[in-house]
Parts: sequence; C-alpha cells; structure tokens
Amino acid sequence: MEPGVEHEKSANGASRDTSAPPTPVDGADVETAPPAVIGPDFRAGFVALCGRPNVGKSTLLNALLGTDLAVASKLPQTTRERMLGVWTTDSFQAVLVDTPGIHRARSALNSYMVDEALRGARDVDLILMLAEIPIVTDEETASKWKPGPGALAVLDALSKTGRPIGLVLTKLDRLPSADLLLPIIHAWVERAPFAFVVPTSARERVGLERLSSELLKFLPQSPPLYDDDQLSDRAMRWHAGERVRAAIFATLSQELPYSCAVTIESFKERPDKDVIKAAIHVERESQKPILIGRKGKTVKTISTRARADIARFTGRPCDLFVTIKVTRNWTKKPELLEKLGYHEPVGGES
Ligand SMILES: Nc1nc2c(ncn2[C@@H]2O[C@H](COP(=O)(O)OP(=O)(O)OP(=O)(O)O)[C@@H](O)[C@H]2O)c(=O)[nH]1
Ligand SMILES: [Mg+2]
Repeated sequence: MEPGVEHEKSANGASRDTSAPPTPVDGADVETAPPAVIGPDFRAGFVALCGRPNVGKSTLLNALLGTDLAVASKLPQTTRERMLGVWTTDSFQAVLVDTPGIHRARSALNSYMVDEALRGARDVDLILMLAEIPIVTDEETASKWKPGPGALAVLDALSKTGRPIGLVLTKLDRLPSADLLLPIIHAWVERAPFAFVVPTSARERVGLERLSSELLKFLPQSPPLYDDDQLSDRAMRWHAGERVRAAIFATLSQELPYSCAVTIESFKERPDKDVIKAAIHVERESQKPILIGRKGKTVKTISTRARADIARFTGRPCDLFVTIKVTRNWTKKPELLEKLGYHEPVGGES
C-alpha cells in the first residue's frame, strides 16, 4: 500500500482510501505476505466474465464472491467499466474481471464499453463466456434452437484472444425442465472447443460449485495476487458512484439511465459517517426535469436508495448529496467521456 495513505478496512474488505486503487500484493513483501495456511499448491489467476449485455455477468460475480460488489440491473448495458472482484478461498484466489456486455456499439460510450470488455478478456488465465439459456418449453423447440448472431459474434471476438474459454449457461432457473438443456448444450459445443460447459443459476446458486472446480484447473500455481482480505481493485468512491448509477437504473425505466453518468465530487470520511457529494450528468437540458421529478420526488428516491446501498456496502452511515448537471451529448464525445471518468488505459496497455 502507498506510504502516507491511510487505509482502513471496511466490512466488505474494499480499500477505504477513497481515491486510489489498492495495490496488488508483491509476493516477496513480508509485510503483506499471505497467511501461513497458503501452501505450495495454492493457485491464483485472472478469470474474465464476458458475454452479451444482460446475460448475468455481474450477478454471477456477486454470487461467486458472496456479496453485492458489482452493480447488476434488469436493464442491459448496466456495467460500463471493468472491475476486479477478488475471490479468495483456502486453496485458490480467482481474480474475477467483470466486464461490460459485448454488443454492436454505435455511440462513443458504447464503443468504450465494448473496448473495455475486450481489454478485460485479454491476458487472463480463463475466459468465462456467459450465455443465457433460452426459455424453451418443449423438446422440439429445444432441439431446433441455435445460438443467435449476437452471441456468436461474442464467441468470435473472445476466440480471437486465444485464451481458453469455458461456457457458462446462465439463468437455468427459467428453464421449465432440465431435460431441455441437453440439445442447448449440444448446439453450443458444435460451435467451439469450449474448455467446459457449466449450466448455472446465480439467482438460485445452482452450478456454482461445479463452476468453481472447473475454473480452478485453469489457475496457475501461484501465491495470491491480492491481499486475501481485499475484495476489489476499485476505490470506495468508485463503488459509491456505481451505487448512485445503480439507483438510477433501478428507479428510471428505459432510455434515461443510458444518458446518465455519475461523478463523485467529494468523499469525506468523518469519524461518525461518510459525507459524499455526487453529480449526475445528463445529456440534454430536457432530461433534467425528468430526473428531478415532481417536487423533486425522483431524485429523492434515487438518492435515498443510493445512500442505503452505499451504507450497506461500506458498513458505515453516510450522507449523500446529489446535484444534477447537463454535460451536453457526453455519450457521443470521447473527450467528455474522459472527463466523466471513462478513461482509455494509458499507452494502450490493458
Ligand atoms: N432468473 C434469473 N435471472 C438472473 C440470473 N442471473 C442474473 N439474472 C438477471 O438478469 C439481469 C441482468 O443481470 P446482470 O448481472 O446485470 O447482467 P450483466 O450481464 O452483468 O449485464 P450488463 O452489465 O448490462 O452487460 C438482472 O435482472 C438479473 O437479476 C439468474 O440466475 N436467474
Ligand atoms: Mg454487468
């Protein structure tokens, strides 16, 4: 950890330095050496969760970690940036990379998101390609089912990385009968030499044990890459911003959430509580009154939701002050994306 920066651990293990990302463990550093239980057979590596928007990547990451770290919502294209979730057990540490959904991007924001997803898939030990199990109700429909062009485009893009790909079929709970699964798996394995196929339901915690044992095989023998009590590579203020965005996605339907970005203007840690000032940026003046709502009702709902969520996450009370700003056409202009925190990595590195 950086000298001079006070890091206080929160209930969930994320770093409390609100601006800087936590640093990976240096294997030779005695100060941060893993606990004595770590033996020579310990495995550690990076595992990316990739797929089309809305297939359940963030929900699966949360289910594996056993905590609500990543923002998930019923609307597609919720995740905009890569985030690491560090999953440490007695025998392995899988650094899970949550990524945005891969789709045909039109705006600058969407191109950024797809680039982020592909950057997330690069140089990992294993890619988990997530694909939704189709809701089919009879054997005849199941036997005729084929993966759609969007899912195949994702497979194509991921295959180009040259990394091993395990197929994770998601939302198994929506399938009325397990018998319908076999033809669906068959239709997928015809398409690519997947390292394994695991049907899952993150919601009902089905298939997670099997996924964990398959995934373990792809992690190299290595000491942990991150402190075993560290949950994420992102600082607390980033998570706070995500939680405001999650509240927007949960409160407003359809288009408006896609025009909103959140910046954390200040994050002060007082002894008794955190005091956070957030700005929600919309693209057009006309969007402002919708976000505010009648007598400020909508923005109040958003901030109440976000405040409760942030407090749950940090394990500390917090005050949250939200302002609304118009940053005209920010989703379409790369320089404005940058200004709102959506940075391309420096020097083309991943
Ligand atoms: N029924 C069911 N729904 C699920 C399951 N996993 C995720 N979902 C739902 O699917 C929707 C999308 O989930 P996310 O985890 O946000 O999906 P994502 O792939 O991260 O989406 P983007 O970040 O938008 O690309 C949410 O409404 C989830 O509750 C599951 O196992 N079963
Ligand atoms: Mg997501």
